[in-house]
Amino acid sequence: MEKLIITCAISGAEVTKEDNSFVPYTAKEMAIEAYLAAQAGASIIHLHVREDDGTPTQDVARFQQVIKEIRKLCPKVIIQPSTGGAVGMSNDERLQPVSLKPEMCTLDCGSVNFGGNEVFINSEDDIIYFANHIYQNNVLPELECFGKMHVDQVMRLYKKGLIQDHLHFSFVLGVPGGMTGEERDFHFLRESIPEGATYSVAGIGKYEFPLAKLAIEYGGHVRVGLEDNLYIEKGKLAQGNKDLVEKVAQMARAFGRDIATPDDARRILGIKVL
Ligand code: KMH
Ligand code: ZN
Repeated sequence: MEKLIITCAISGAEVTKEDNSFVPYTAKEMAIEAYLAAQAGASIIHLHVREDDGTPTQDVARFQQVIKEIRKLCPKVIIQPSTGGAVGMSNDERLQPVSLKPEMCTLDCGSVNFGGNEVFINSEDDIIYFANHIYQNNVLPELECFGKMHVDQVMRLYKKGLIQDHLHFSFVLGVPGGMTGEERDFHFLRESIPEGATYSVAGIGKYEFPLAKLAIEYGGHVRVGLEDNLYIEKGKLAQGNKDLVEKVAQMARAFGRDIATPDDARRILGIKVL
């Protein structure tokens, strides 16, 4: 079986230090969390940035500063800025880090309720607008799908040439308002993508590790991190992102699956090795 790509979503935009004191805000905190996650086996860092007080921002200068700090400690890791940002941000605000031409970024492939009164809006026109910017900058999008209808949306745009190979899906499951992350959901989604496509699972909260186990066993890839889940086990907070990555790496080793290095991940995803 192909080596396992572990992505670590170190910070997100919704969780705070009040939820788990290891959620990084400053550039230095982000770099340390990324470094420890990479040491534990993460080859991709999914990156949201914050102001020092924790406020989410998509400011390009802040991304530049954080990426510079991460690069000092982890020169090889793939950095994947979010173009999702936080609910309510404008498209152009969200797209800012793409101008830095990272190797990857996210492309959110449909709208979804995000709990309470929050709606994360990604209309078809929005997705096309994002995709155009992303491809113009030679960035590989990770196709974030919060349910099966988002996979269908990707395939509609793929057939029109508006989303291009290589197709790498991320099934983000368990958002309050999105699709759940039960085993049947996992199989439904992985069987819905075309031959040659790759996928990663990002289980929110209680779904994180059960989905990771399934993806390890069925040849998928895995995202973990404080953005998605704060707990190493029920009722016990993770002592940083590295705990979550280490747990998945151990699961993979127990199953007999090797962990991808950043260059392995580039090969698997078709990213040119620099
Ligand atoms: N913070 C969410 C509203 C992404 O990174 O592309 C969107 C999100 C998805 O986290
Ligand atoms: Zn994100």
